[in-house]
Amino acid sequence: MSLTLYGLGRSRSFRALWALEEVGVEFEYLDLDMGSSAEDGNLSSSYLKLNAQGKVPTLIDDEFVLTESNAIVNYVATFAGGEGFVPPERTRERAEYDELCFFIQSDFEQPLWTSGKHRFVLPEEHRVPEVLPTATWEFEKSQRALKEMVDLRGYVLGESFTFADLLLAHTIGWADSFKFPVDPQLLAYRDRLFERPAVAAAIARLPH
Ligand SMILES: N[C@@H](CCC(=O)N[C@@H](CS)C(=O)NCC(=O)O)C(=O)O
Repeated sequence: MSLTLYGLGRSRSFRALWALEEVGVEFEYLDLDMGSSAEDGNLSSSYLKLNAQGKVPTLIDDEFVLTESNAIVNYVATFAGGEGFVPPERTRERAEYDELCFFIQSDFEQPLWTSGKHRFVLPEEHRVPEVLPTATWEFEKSQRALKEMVDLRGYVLGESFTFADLLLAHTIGWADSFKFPVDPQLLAYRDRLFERPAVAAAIARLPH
C-alpha cells in the first residue's frame, strides 16, 4: 500500500492529513503550490489529471484516486487503525454522523468558502464584495443552529471521538482564521480537539 496526500496548508486538505495521522498509517504528504502550473502546482497537467478542478485534497492509494475531503476522511477510517472513527453503516449512529457532516459541508462551511472566494480565490472580475456581510450573517445563523444540534462539551456524537469532530473542529478553526465572529463555546471545543497528538503530527508535516 502506497499512500500519497496532496494538500495545501490548513485548507480543507488538513482534514485528510489529520485523519491519516489519527489512523497512524504511513503516507507521503505533498503540499502544493497553489495557482502554479509548475510541476509542484495544483494547475500542473499531472495534478489536473488526478483532480480535474485543481483542488485539494487528493488522496492516491496505489492506483486509486480519491478527492473530496469528507470522502477521503471516511475512506481513511476503513484502514486498520481507523475503527470507531466513523460509525458502522446501516445504523442510526451512522445516519447522525452523515447528518452532521452534510450540515458542516452544506450550511456551516459555505459562508466561509463564500468569503474566501469573494476576497481572494475567484478571479477579481468575478468577486462580489457586497456578499461578505451576508456570509457573516449566514455563518452566525448556522452557528446558532449547531449549538442547538450538538453538545459541544464532549464529542458531538456522544462518548467517543469521531471524524465528525475532526470535520467540525477544522471548520471552526477555518472560521476563526477568517476572523468570523465565532462563539466562545465553539472556540473552546476547537481548542480541546486541537490538543490531540494527531493534530500536532499533521501540523508538523506542513511546510514552515
Ligand atoms: N468540497 C471540496 C472543496 C475543495 C476545495 O475547494 N479546496 C480548496 C482549498 S480549501 C481549493 O483547492 N481551492 C483551490 C481553488 O478553488 O482553485 C472538499 O471538501 O474537498
